[in-house]
Amino acid sequence: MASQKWPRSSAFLLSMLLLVLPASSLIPTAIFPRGAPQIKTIPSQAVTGDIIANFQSANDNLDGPQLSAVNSTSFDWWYFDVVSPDLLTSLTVVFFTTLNSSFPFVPPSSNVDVIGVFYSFPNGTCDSIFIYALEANITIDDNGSSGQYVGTGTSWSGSPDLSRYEINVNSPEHGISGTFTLETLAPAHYPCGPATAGQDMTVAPHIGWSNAMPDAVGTVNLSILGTEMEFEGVAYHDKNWSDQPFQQNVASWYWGHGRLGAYSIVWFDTLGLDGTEYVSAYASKDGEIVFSSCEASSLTVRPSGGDDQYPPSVSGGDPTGFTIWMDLGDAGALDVNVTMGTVILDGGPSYKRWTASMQGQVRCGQLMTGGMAVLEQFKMA
Ligand SMILES: *[C@@H]1O[C@H](CO)[C@@H](O)[C@H](O)[C@H]1NC(C)=O
Ligand SMILES: *[C@@H]1O[C@H](CO)[C@@H](O)[C@H](O)[C@H]1NC(C)=O
Ligand SMILES: *[C@@H]1O[C@H](CO)[C@@H](O)[C@H](O)[C@H]1NC(C)=O
Ligand SMILES: *[C@@H]1O[C@H](CO)[C@@H](O)[C@H](O)[C@H]1NC(C)=O
Ligand SMILES: *[C@@H]1O[C@H](CO)[C@@H](O)[C@H](O)[C@H]1NC(C)=O
Ligand SMILES: *[C@@H]1O[C@H](CO)[C@@H](O)[C@H](O)[C@H]1NC(C)=O
Ligand SMILES: *[C@@H]1O[C@H](CO)[C@@H](O)[C@H](O)[C@H]1NC(C)=O
Ligand SMILES: *[C@H]1O[C@H](CO)[C@@H](O)[C@H](O)[C@H]1NC(C)=O
Repeated sequence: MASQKWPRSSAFLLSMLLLVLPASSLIPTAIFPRGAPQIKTIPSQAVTGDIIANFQSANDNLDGPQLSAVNSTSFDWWYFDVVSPDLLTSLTVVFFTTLNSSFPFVPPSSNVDVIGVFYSFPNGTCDSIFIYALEANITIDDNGSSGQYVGTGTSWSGSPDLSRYEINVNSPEHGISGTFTLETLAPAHYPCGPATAGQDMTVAPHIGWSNAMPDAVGTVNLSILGTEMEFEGVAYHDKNWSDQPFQQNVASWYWGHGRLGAYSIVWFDTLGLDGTEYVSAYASKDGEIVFSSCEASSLTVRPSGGDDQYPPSVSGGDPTGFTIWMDLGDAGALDVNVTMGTVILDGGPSYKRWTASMQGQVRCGQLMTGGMAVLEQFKMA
């Protein structure tokens, strides 16, 4: 992989250099501006025994695999979504490495390498397609990653600086082909702050999260079961991982992202099975982070309208909206009213994903309207 990037002559010169230089001056950083891309293969079968999860950020690998391997009680996946400005059309692509024993929302299978494509059309039709791979080869290049799900015709490819991602789908046997590209609008972050080395990457106990693209311009050109899906919208990319089953750590969970006025926002408010509330708040404006924190006081997300019981119960109904209060530090605080648009993934009483509109206000500022969001709710208890 790395050698492809080097013209043969410079590789030759380099090897001559290595012969004459003392060991201490090997690998000068001017010649290797960053580490060569690394490839990790995730076989289709879960490993047996203990795996190791990394929850500490480094100088690279923000969007790379974070598990030493995938066993039947762990998960690692890459998530991409986009919604049209009228909130009627949406696409979510998730490259999973997990079994349903660690994430009960994937179909039962002994294959951990599965891609989920979830789509919704303006007439209200929403559905999903799952595609299983022979193995997954993930390439890490600086902070970006690329993933080839071998045998599916489907892959993602990210730039090392996280500015651009592209998903290519070519799976005629599943009736789907085309592209989905994301061009970033907002700097990456971790649960508790901007993307710097040495941070705790857990958003809740045993749940790792890195958000490579909190907001992006998404461009879709797909053909799905004979229907063209072509639009530009509000897009997003992140990844999650854990060394324990999801249902072991989550009682309920509100997550969403969107664009409101000049702000790109991401919220995360979850209740652990231990009754503790964990949050993560993020806002950026004009390509700069305004606020990014996991302090308990930085965010409150509560259901509003419909069944607005909090904590929510899996036996109850669903809300029709949410109210969000987000600290913006020196910039004040942001109040947002979220109103659900359409259901884009219905996983039964425990899980739903929606598009939504937003309006809101930064303390004493103008009311901002016309916000666009994608959000989800898990109710596991
Ligand atoms: C998977 O690895 C985790 C972390 O080491 C461990 O706690 C768990 O028991 C392992 N699962 C299985 C089924 O071996
Ligand atoms: C996973 O799927 C199997 C087979 O359908 C099912 O028996 C099991 O209950 C599922 N596990 C979870 C955690 O949902
Ligand atoms: C809605 O649109 C999709 C995509 O064009 C199509 O497959 C489906 O049949 C339509 N459903 C209805 C009820 O018209
Ligand atoms: C994936 O990685 C494996 C192991 O490194 C390699 O043998 C295989 O050729 C790779 N597959 C593709 C399609 O690149
Ligand atoms: C990659 O991300 C890390 C944070 O994990 C950050 O410290 C580093 O500066 C980033 N690298 C580049 C080239 O942006
Ligand atoms: C969308 O994809 C089709 C089929 O590959 C291609 O003919 C068309 O030019 C693409 N449209 C755009 C806007 O890129
Ligand atoms: C949110 O909705 C409530 C109730 O309708 C309203 O009182 C409040 O002004 C709204 N806030 C914003 C920021 O839109
Ligand atoms: C991971 O993040 C995506 C998007 O933020 C979200 O849809 C998903 O529920 C999260 N899951 C876990 C287990 O962290």
